Amino acid sequence: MMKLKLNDNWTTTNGNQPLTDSDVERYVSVVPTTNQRRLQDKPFYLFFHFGMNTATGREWGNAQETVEDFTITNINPEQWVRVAKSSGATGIILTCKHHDGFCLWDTGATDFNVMNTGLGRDVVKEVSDQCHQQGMDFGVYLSPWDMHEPTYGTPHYNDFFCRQLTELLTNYGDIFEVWFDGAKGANAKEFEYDWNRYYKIIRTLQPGANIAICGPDIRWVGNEGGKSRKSEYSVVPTYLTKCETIQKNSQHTADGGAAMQRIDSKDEDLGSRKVLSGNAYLSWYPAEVDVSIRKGWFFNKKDNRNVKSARKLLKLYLTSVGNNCTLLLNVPPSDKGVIHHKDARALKKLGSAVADITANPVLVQNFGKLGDKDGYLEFRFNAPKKLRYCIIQEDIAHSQRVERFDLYLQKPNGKYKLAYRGTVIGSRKIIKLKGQCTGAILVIRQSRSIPIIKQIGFYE
Ligand code: FUL
Repeated sequence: MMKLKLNDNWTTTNGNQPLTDSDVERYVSVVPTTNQRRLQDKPFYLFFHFGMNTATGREWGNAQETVEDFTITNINPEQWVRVAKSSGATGIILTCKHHDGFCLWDTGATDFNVMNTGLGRDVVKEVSDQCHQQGMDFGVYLSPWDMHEPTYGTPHYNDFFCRQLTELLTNYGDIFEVWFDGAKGANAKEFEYDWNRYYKIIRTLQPGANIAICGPDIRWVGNEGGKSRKSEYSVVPTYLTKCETIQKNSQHTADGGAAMQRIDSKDEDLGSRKVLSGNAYLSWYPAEVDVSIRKGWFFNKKDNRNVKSARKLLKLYLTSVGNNCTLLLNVPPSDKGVIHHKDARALKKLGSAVADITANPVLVQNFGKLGDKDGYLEFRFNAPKKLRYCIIQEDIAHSQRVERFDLYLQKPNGKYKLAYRGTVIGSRKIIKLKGQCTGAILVIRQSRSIPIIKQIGFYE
């Protein structure tokens, strides 16, 4: 049993690392845009990897494919979206064009598109229509690297890419996220993408969209294994938003394998006081965790035995959504044009498990700016409760402030026990708890400025 140290909180010690007034001002003035806030309020959405690779069984194209290779003759987007919705996700991002260059929509930019195949249906239209009908957000993945398009590597490619982007952002309703992949084959032609021109088109045609990965709004967490850092900051040095940095760290082979699963330790700390103090420019750049329900990103029946269980998916949810990140979970529709029943079952179970997290509230309280003396917050339950989760949210409209905190639970014998020692809270920290308790104390040990807490909830 630990002794409660309630006086040792941010108001008195600030972790023995006091900040100057100008540091505080500089850090807490970095806040999310309206679009970023909206996404952090709807932090779970799905990826659909579907396209030429679904037909050929590859992860990356080989630059030799023709429309005849797309042998899929039927699709059921109604089922795709229905299954996605059952997982509790609120949006879908579709791979409208992967690195192979094959387009899933009726595009005027190239003949290498779905309308010239046996399927002959505009997949982007059907999926976006279903999303809008079933109340899901719709987003697009458009690979900048294109191994098929002859103009790639010449300045004309920027015009070609802008034309594709313009079509996607004009003809398919509201877009919530545009996903620009940094991946590019090791032997691909050198090319300088005109990012600023792309961003301008997005801001003009879809002002509500976040631009992710090779873009200024949403940060790639840095691996594809579903891992996030212990402290996943949203306020980070601005250089991290630059595409050159992102591309350098992206995938350069079809199977990134082990290299993509780990987080390089040199990247472990992106936003501590030490890092921020050494950087003149800071940005709000929250992390998105992208991970597949299967081994690969595209459907392959070899993987039918490796579909992640609902239990594993819930764990991913807790360590991403519950760790100040958003979660982009990939579920690839099959070459039969449906989401395989194993994936569908796991998603539905995940949906129930996610709903279950907050189904039985014991106490949910809204706060705001804590008072000078509120170094800790105390909670009493009216009877012993078997808590399962605690969810803490900072009001990120005022940036992220908390850097270290402790959560104590009071046992039925009256004694307190440290249940969790945490760092960043940000938009959402979900803590798994166990055992009976009659109360709780949250002590904020270190904060950049007066903590502004939106809500704390305890659930059984
Ligand atoms: C990577 C790509 O190379 C993969 O094929 C996949 O699309 C993944 C989400 O991004 O960089």
